[in-house]
Amino acid sequence: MRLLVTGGAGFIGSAFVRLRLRSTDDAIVILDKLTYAGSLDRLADVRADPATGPRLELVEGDILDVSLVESLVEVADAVVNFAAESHVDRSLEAPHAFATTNIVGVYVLLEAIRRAQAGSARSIRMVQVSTDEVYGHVAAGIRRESDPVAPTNPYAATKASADLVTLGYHATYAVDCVITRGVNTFGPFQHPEKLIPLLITNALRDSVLPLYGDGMQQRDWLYVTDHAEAVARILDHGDAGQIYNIDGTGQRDNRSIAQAVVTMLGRDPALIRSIADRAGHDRRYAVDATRLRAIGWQPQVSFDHGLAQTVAWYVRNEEWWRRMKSGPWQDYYARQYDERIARSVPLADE
Ligand code: NAD
Ligand code: TDX
Repeated sequence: MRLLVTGGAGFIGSAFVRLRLRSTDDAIVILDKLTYAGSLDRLADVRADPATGPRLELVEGDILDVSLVESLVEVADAVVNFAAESHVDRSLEAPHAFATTNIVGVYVLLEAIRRAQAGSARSIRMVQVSTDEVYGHVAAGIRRESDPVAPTNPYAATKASADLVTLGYHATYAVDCVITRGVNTFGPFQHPEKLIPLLITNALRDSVLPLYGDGMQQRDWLYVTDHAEAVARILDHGDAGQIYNIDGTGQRDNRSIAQAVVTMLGRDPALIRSIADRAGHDRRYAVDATRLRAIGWQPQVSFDHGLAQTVAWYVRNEEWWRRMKSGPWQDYYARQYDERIARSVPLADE
């Protein structure tokens, strides 16, 4: 297949590109804006490898650029869209880019597919990579794909909107679309703004590990290679017009993850502190992935094994994460955390 992978220089997109290049004969074009979150280092291995490098092309550009997107979609068999503004905390302070990239960008991709197919027998599949956050807080039980969306923060609202635009293009224009709703993902090369790499990299510097509120919020965690495998499975075997939840390997509360990180790195547990909570913070996410199981996927990497691998990777790759934490990061961190850490309180080890 000729795949257009948007956001392929991001955390999960790059893992998907690596998987496809190594396990198929696909030729891949990545379209990525290389925002603060994009990093070509994530692709260095597959670019350098003679078995995969010649089948990979990188285009630096924006999914909002209509003529660029049209020219790339024109020669693709499928589009897999990972491009997004992906960090909830940033959506709280500056939602504009979330609305444009996460909603309008998806519309641009779908419209380019509709135009490329018009008047021909061509069918270009679109995989829209969405998130379990669209369901909002799940007080009890697990969410199925047929349950209503109820997002509670600007990031999740833009992702839910994109899901609806995608379903609209399927219903109206019969564009071959599938939507994936994955849970919290972690692993090597994740930007250190996200919880697990933030905990690891702060611990490595003996800095405070800031947990929002009581730190008892629960997420279902998925290792990044498993997320990539799930998207590949859905690309190859998903039914048009369907949504597929992607679950993880079990619920964990944030506090237990912080405790595991300080234990693994031999740091002082007193570094774990409670800071003022995130606005609209969902306490729990949980999804049912029966539909995805039926097309032959299940997670392979346990949380504990994945966490050990991830901690070891950040220990070995300090140069990468120090670069991600330099320059504009320092302002971001100061805005998000400095005042809250100054007013933080210890989190008792219960
Ligand atoms: P990321 O922030 O690491 O990567 C996003 C990539 O998109 C970056 O390379 C960035 O440069 C690129 N990008 C941003 N705006 C763009 C634009 N306008 N045009 C082209 N490229 C642009 O994100 P991630 O964690 O890899 O997430 C990938 C996708 O998976 C997102 O759609 C996200 O909503 C979804 N998702 C993430 C998680 C998670 O835990 N990380 C869980 C479920 C779903
Ligand atoms: O400093 C922190 N302290 C803290 O307690 C940070 C950054 C996070 N948290 C908490 C908030 C959440 O309960 O940790 C949990 C995980 O936070 P994030 O890593 O920001 O992830 P989350 O908000 O759950 O969203 C993630 O999963 C769904 C991804 O960022 C999204 O892109 C994905 O859609």
